[in-house]
Amino acid sequence: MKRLNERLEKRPCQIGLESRCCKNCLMGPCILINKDDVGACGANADVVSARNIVRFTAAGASNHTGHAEHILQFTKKKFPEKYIDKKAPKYLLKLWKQLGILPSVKHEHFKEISEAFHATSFGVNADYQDLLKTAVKLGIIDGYLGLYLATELEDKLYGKPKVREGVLDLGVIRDDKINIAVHGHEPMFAEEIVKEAKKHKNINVVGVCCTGASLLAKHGVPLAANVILQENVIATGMVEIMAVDAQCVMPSLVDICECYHTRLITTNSIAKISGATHMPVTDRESANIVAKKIIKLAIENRKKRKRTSFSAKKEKVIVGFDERIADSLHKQLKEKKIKGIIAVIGCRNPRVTEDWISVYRKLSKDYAILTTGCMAFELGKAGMLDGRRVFHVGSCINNARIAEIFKRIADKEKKEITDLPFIISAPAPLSEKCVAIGFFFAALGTDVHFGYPMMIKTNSNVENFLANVLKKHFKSRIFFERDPKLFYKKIVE
Ligand code: NFS
Repeated sequence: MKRLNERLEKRPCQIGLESRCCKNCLMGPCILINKDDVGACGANADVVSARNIVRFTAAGASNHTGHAEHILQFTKKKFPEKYIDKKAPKYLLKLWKQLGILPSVKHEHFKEISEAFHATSFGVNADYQDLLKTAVKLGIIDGYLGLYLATELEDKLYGKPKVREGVLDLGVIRDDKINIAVHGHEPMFAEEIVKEAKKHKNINVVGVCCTGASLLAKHGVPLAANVILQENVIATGMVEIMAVDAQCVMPSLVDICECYHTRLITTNSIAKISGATHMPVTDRESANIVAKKIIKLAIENRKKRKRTSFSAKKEKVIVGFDERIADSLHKQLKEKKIKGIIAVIGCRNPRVTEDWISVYRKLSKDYAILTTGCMAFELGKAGMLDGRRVFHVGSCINNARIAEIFKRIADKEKKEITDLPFIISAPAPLSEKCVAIGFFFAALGTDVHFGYPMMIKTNSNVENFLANVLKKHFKSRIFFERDPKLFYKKIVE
């Protein structure tokens, strides 16, 4: 099995990368090469590109709203009524209503997400501006019924994070312990195994991706890897079991496991992987039974470990910040101790090779940096998570905390979010979720930077909409900048 860096040698399709490919009907797939090309149905490049963006955003929103829905199912709770009305700033509710993008139906995420697929099907919506408005609406759904709701439910179930010292990077995997890695995003099972493992002296539970980021923030569980290091966790030869829930889990893990003694266990019914063992977790009771089973399996599997010693780099970090730091950030802004807040969020796409860390390091002298997800891991690896200027606020779902910090500071200032010096920077998006999060923050009135040429780059009308039409309604823009130095210049100016 080829490892990630070898698989990346196959370059991405340039046409797809620039969103000039449509495969929404069987007269196609159509590729639009020249400026005036249209698809078999007559859709031009703007429509094709906008449809692709909407589908991307809809998929992202389905991940986050699905995450919240799974917690509700897990705890046998009902979907809350009028959730967005309760959470969003009042002045934005008014604007969103005016623009006709306030999601309103009960259990709205399913309805609106399915509507987005409907609108982008063959022969339905061919107005690229209207389609992009739908992407903003999906961003609102993603933000409130995904990020906010899941964060709130997890806080209720497992407590709020605590500011504390933590450790991250592959070096947290220990050769003197039985290692269990938990990977994915919905932490219900991982929380259970952390609790059970405490009853055993020898078990070292480590996290991967956002399930890991959540455990690190809430309980100080060591974080072994972000998305691009997930294969390396197994390749240490030290991990008895990797148990996964959902999202950002590469199918390649099965093949990597075959080279070692590691066993891959899936736990979520929508995220099975052929070749892995499936142990369904649906509620607290099954979570506890499976946790006990996996610990037993790990103890047995330890005997099959071939490698005897292992050491790798690890970094001390300060983690566990949440929306409660809004007051202190507001004070620092008022006293001009910081010029603004930059939220460094999202994935770590291995296609992005530019040095973003140095730029954020430089910016952190004048700005507070809030960070989540896989980028938080990168900043941690670089020794930047000091809890003084750079604050770890958890998993990607916890981007809700960043939105809430913006909202609280704006409230204190009696201003709109858009009037304050806040920016979102996602230098290396990889997953659809990252795009949905971008649209959420744009709907809140925050400028959003993406550092990798997704579909927004080349199509001038679509790019123009995201930069200028958004400005008109939301006073925000979604822009693309691949060059860290130019990004720095834009911020400083
Ligand atoms: Ni966020 Fe978490 Fe990482 Fe990207 Fe995937 S782990 S939810 S999607 S790749 S930051």
